[in-house]
Order: sequence, then structure tokens, then C-alpha cells
Amino acid sequence: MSARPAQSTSATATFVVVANRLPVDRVENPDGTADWRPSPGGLVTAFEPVMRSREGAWVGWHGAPDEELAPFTNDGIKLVPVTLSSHEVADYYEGFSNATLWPLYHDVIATPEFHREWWDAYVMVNQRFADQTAQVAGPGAVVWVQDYQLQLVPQMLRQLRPDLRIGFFLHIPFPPTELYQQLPWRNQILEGLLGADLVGFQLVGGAQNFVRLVRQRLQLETHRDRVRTTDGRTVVARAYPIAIDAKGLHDLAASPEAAERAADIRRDLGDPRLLFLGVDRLDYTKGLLERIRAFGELVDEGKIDPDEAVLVQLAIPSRERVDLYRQLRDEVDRLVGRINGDLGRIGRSFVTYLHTSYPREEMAALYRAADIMVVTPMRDGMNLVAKEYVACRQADDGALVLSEFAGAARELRQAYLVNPHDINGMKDKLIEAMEDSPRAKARRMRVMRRQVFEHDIDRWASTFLEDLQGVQPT
Ligand code: ADQ
Repeated sequence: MSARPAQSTSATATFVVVANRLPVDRVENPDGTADWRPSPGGLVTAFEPVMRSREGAWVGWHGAPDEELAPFTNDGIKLVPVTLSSHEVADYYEGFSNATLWPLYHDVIATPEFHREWWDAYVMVNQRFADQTAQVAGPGAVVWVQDYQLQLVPQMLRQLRPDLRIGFFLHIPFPPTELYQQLPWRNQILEGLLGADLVGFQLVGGAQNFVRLVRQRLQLETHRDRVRTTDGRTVVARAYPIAIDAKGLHDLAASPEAAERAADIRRDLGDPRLLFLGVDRLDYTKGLLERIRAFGELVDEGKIDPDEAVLVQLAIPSRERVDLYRQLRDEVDRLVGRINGDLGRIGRSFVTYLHTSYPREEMAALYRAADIMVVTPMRDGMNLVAKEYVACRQADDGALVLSEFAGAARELRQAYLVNPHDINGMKDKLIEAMEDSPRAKARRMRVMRRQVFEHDIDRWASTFLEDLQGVQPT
């Protein structure tokens, strides 16, 4: 690796978040000027208190290819844009991140593609993120690197700045060792992650897979959740199940406006006795087709009466330049069209399918309005939607149907747990959730609400950061 200036004069930040995207989206004003608006998502909420109490900075891509932007401050947070060329967006982001790592880490539900030029772009872009972080981080700063797009950054950064305290968190599952071994660059990624002092995973299983791989593939000495590196450092690998701003969301859903909006939503849907809700990014890991198919069959078989029940499915399109995502969108469109064509009446569809991204207030009202939330991913690191639904309950009512393969199932054990590969089993659970008594539902919901409120996003971030401070590097 070439030598670079270790630190520039602007290196003042004492806490730096490094993520593929900056936490803002650009919005064009009617007069042609542009503003930055916070992008939806919980991470900013999690980091905001630390960002404000320390001198914080966020390093990430701003979303426009081929555009160079100087660092700027938005809403009190210093943002450091990383430039990506359109080639790099295609090879590092859409390619290696989303068509190699994403399917590989999600149980190869789709077949991962391995291309050497994608890997080269991944290395180059990770190096750029590391270089820019090294420029803004002050002496001894804490740096928290996020997610699968940046797994080489911890090691690259450590080489540039051994004085930093480096944490890494993986938001998606870390795969079983047998699947991980398919990756031609398996050792490089393990070494990349080992540049951190603390490597965080959603689940204990992910942390264990990582430690086992490090022992087997790199022949490093390990003891429980600790790894001893060749340069004599200790790296800790541990689970930190991500959480949500439960109180904030609950309070939004509790407002009179949300109550009114929830009632309006139900009225607009024809005042159904039962409102099922699905909320997902349009992604093949989320089990959308399986879920909609299960509903279609239940209606066909007369077990759900389309005069009494509706399914609202929100699905924000994502990664639309990746082939598989375009195909999935077409398939879901076709399936919803067929079900509504077969079952619908004039002025009434069984499935209301929406591609819109809604503000938090509207999401809170929808969650509040829903009788049964259906979350059925084939594999999911955590799944925040499940926790958001629970947080929006105003009493111990409602029901959550949740896939066993979502990380959230480890904490929300009282949900109606389903295996989304088993369509009949899923149908049985949906019926159970519909027919259970309010008392039986309340028993489940009470425990889940307690769990979601006691383990909120502040606790998640502060536990990770305390542990990061506590790791004795040597
Ligand atoms: P995602 O795969 O994006 O996250 P998820 O955890 O469900 O999945 O988060 C989706 C978020 O988008 C939720 O906060 C939800 O409210 C929001 N959202 C969905 N549809 C929306 C709509 N139409 N309008 C507005 N908001 C909408 C990755 C991993 C997950 C992990 C998270 C966090 O794949 O497993 O839980 O990171 O670590």
C-alpha cells in the first residue's frame, strides 16, 4: 500500500461514521437551487446524540455519480462526500456489493456473481473511503464503519492511522461458513474486517461464523469472541441486534393526527374487518411473492373473505439497475394484477399495492391502522419493520406474523413465527393470527412491546460504543 499523508490539518473530528451513503438526499427547489433533506432511516437517529456531543463527521457517497463535492455541514453534522464515478457505481455498488455480497450473505437465495473487475472496483472505492476518513478523523478518534459495502475499510484505515479506535457493524447476516467459502476473495475480506477493534453482527450466530472462519482460514488464535491478530492485537466479534427509536415512533402513532389518519386509511379501504399490512423494500430476500401467493390461495379457498379483509402492501423499489430487482418488480406486479383480477370487484381490490415512500408520520398511522402485520423475509439481518409495528401499538392489540429467518425473530419470539418456504405452514399461521382471541394476542403483544421499548436504538449505539472503548487492543 502506498504511503499517504497520515493526517491533514482539518482532522478534528473525534467521532466519525463511515457508511456507503451520507444520511441526506438532495432535493431540487422550484427555483433551481438544491437542499439536503435527511434521508429516511434510523441510523442518523442513533448517531445524532453522539455526533452532537462530540465533534462528529459522517463520510459517505452523496448519491450522484461523477460529482465532486466539498465537505459541508447540514443540520449541525459535518458531511464528507466521497466521489464515485458511474463505472464505480456499476462495479463497486451495483456489482460487487449488490450482486455478489448481498445474495451470498443472504443464503444464496439468488446466485451471487463473481467478477474480478467488480472486486477491483470494491478495493479501490474502499481505499478511497479509508483515505478520506483518515483525513477527517482527529488524533485517537473513534471511527464506526457501517456494513457490507465497506468491509475492507477497517484494515485500510488502520494502516493509515493506527491511533484510531475502529468499530465495524454488519447490518446484514454474516453467512454460514460453507457459503462464505465460495467467495474468491474470502481471506481478504476477513483480513479487512480484522482491522477493527470491535466487529459487530446482528446475531450471535453471525459473530460465531466469523470467528470460526478466521480460525480456519487465517489460522489465527481465537478464544470465544476474541481473535488474536498476527500483529498482536485483540479483535472482539460480538452481536448487537439493531433496534429502533421505539418511543419516538410510538409517540408519533399516539398523536390525534395519527389516530385520525389511521381511521381515514381504514375508511378509504372500505372499512374492512381485517387489515393486513406488508412493508418492504422491493427485494427478493423479503419473501414478497411467497406472501402474496399465500394470501391469494387463502382467498381462493374461501378462508379469507375479500369482502371483509384487505392486504396493503408497500414496496419501495430499490436497486432498479440490477437485473434481478427489475425482474422481481415485474413478477410482483403480475401476481398482484392476477389476484386482483381474479378476486376483485368493481371499486374494490383485495391487494392494494403501493410503490411510494412515505414520511414517518404516515408510516406510524399505517402501522397503527393494521390488524395483522406480515413480515416474511427468506433471510433478513434484523428487519426493522417488525419492530416498528410493535412500537406503534397503543394497546396490547394487533398481531405480528414474522419469518423465522429474520434476525428480529430472536427477540420477538411471541410473534406468529413462519417458515416462508412452507406456503401451507404460512397459511395456517395467518389463519391462527386471524382467529386467535384478543386475550391470546394481547399475551403475545405485551411481551414484544416490552422487548422493543427496553432495547431501543440509543441503547444499541451506546452499548456498541462502550464496548468499543473497552476493548484492550493488546
Ligand atoms: P433493509 O433491508 O432496508 O435494512 P428493514 O430493516 O426492514 O430493511 O428497514 C426498512 C426501513 O425502510 C424501515 O425503517 C421501514 O419503515 C422503511 N420503509 C419501508 N418501506 C417504506 C415506505 N414505503 N415508506 C417509507 N419508509 C419505508 C438493512 C437490513 C435489515 C436491517 C437494517 C438495519 O437488510 O435486516 O434490519 O438494515 O440494520
